[in-house]
Amino acid sequence: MAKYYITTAIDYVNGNPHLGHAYEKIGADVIARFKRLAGYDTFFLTGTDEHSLNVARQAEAEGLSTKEFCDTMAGRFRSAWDKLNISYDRFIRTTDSDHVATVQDIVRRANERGYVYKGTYSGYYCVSCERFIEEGDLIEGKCPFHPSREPEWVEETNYFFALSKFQEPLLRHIRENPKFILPVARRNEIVNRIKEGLQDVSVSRSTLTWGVPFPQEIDDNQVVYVWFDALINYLTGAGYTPGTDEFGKWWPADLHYIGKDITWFHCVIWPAALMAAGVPLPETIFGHGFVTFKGAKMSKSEGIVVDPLKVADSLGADPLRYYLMKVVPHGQDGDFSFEGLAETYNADLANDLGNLLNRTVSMIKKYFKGTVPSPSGVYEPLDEELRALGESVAERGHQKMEELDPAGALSEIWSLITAANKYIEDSAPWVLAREGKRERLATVMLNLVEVIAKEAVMLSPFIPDSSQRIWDVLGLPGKPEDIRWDGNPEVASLLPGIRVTKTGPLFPRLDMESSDFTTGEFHLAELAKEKKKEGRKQKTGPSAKNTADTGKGDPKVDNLISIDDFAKLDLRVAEVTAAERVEGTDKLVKLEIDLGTEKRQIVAGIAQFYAPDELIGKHIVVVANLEPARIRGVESRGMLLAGSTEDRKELAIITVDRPLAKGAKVR
Ligand code: ME8
Repeated sequence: MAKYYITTAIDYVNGNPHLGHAYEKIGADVIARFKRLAGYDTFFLTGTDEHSLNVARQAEAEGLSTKEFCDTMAGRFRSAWDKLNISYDRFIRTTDSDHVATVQDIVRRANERGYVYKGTYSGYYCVSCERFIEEGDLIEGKCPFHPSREPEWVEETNYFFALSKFQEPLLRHIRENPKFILPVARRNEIVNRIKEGLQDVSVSRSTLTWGVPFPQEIDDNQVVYVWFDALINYLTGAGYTPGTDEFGKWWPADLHYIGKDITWFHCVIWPAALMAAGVPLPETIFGHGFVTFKGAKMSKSEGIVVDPLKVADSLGADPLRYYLMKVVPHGQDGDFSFEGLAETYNADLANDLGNLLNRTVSMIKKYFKGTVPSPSGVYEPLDEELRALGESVAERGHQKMEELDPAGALSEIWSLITAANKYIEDSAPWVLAREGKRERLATVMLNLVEVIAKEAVMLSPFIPDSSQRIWDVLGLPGKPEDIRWDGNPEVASLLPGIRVTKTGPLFPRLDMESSDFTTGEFHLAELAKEKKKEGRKQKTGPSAKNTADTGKGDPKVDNLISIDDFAKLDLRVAEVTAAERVEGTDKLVKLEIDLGTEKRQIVAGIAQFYAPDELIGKHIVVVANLEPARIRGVESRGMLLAGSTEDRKELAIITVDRPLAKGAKVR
């Protein structure tokens, strides 16, 4: 089995995990989960970068020993990633003893090969980046990444790494390995900068004590520069045995998944250090874009931070995972907003995916008592089209994931969900049921279940918990992750005879009006309704998840419906263009209505209250998605809404009180 070793950047622990960190870990997790599905023996490394000056200063500010402070913070990062369902295989800390030994050994190896020498450094240092900055790179005297913080002037004797010797070998390696730096735009940036010339870099600090001690035989008064120390975590994680050429089961890394601000360290200093130490280079370094919030980079030092855990607390991890993967396009920046998250949640998860599952399961319950029937083997063009799309989406989605493009893969995956929803409309199972076409109905149900099961497999890297729920609702055995996604996920053989179960909605709708987008507090639609009833102030309510757990509905009112139930009704404004009595009846009127996009005939029991002519030109409200019916032999496709008293002595049609376009939705 081919192996796949994926790593993320390791985060500085001087502040809490923020949404930018979460985006990177989720992106790497989606890739790692995909690789497992695609049949690779996968190892996923993430962790914390603890030997920074920032961290030491923060610990001091909080009156803790640096190690104590790091223990607490590393625990926070780790539990954040657990909460977001990050399936890492090792959580590495740069204070781990095997890492300290590996760092010292790599410094030793580079030194033995003549690439480390003693010198004097004087120049600027940005504590937020933990990087030495050349004067020419300062913008108005400030670090380009951290304009709010003064760079510090540093003058000290320390050890240098002869980076300048690697200009040609690096350019050659990048040229010969087109996948070494991705996306291509990042590769071009790096190549241009290398061509400008490389300067030797400092790899130790003599004025600090917090760090990996330099190998004693070289100098016992220095610590390893934090970036040199940090990069080596990838080798420690692979299982490198110091003092040998055993680089570990997982080395070389297949993918370093990191942010675009640290590509120089990963694409230049790191490979040069590996070359100097005689260690093979990683396959690919992918520099992802930033998650911005109102257009600015999320950053502790710039004070713009969205807490991913708060979002996950109120909505669950999956919606956040899904939204971040969708909103940040391949290698580019993407802007996060609470409104965007809520809208995407309602449109994609609650509506498209949730309704597809819900409708399918309800129909199987209604028409087949919950057991998915055996296939008839006879397919109509509509079925063939859906099946062919299923196959091509699986292939194109797979391809996008191989290209490290989760957003692109999601858009493929969603095109199949959209098609399946349309397939329900086009195949009209309710008509098949009414006409007693059981075999055809069974085929339609099976095609739908097959699409949904396949979706659960392909979505499992993105929304693992929800995929498992879908799997369970369909009554499928095991886990969606048990199925291989190396071409077309094979789910068909699991389907005949499975028993579906009906549960609450997969993604209960959010109420946009009662959610507070300034604080990121989301409210379920059902909850908002209850709260309105109780006359409470909406903004002070608990978060959606907590309240969802406290139970639904007022126990005294047993006919409550959820907003999801209401959303199933397609209510539209229509103009009455013709009306006449249905012959042989004294109650029924046959109306021709115009819905803007189509004309239809409906039958209504209003003849005792309205003369046909009186109805023409009225803008009425109809249920547009009601199953067609024949009333006294006359076809009726929809129902008009009217109010009437209990004894039906009075009746009035619902109309709109000012002109509104035909076909306008009533909600
Ligand atoms: O750079 N959007 O740590 P770090 C997307 N310790 N990604 C973001 C982001 C945002 N708004 N903000 C930060 C370090 N990141 C070093 C790494 S690796 C050997 C050492 C990403 O805590 C950032 O690009 O500043 C980086 O990949 C990761 O979060 C950790 O950032």
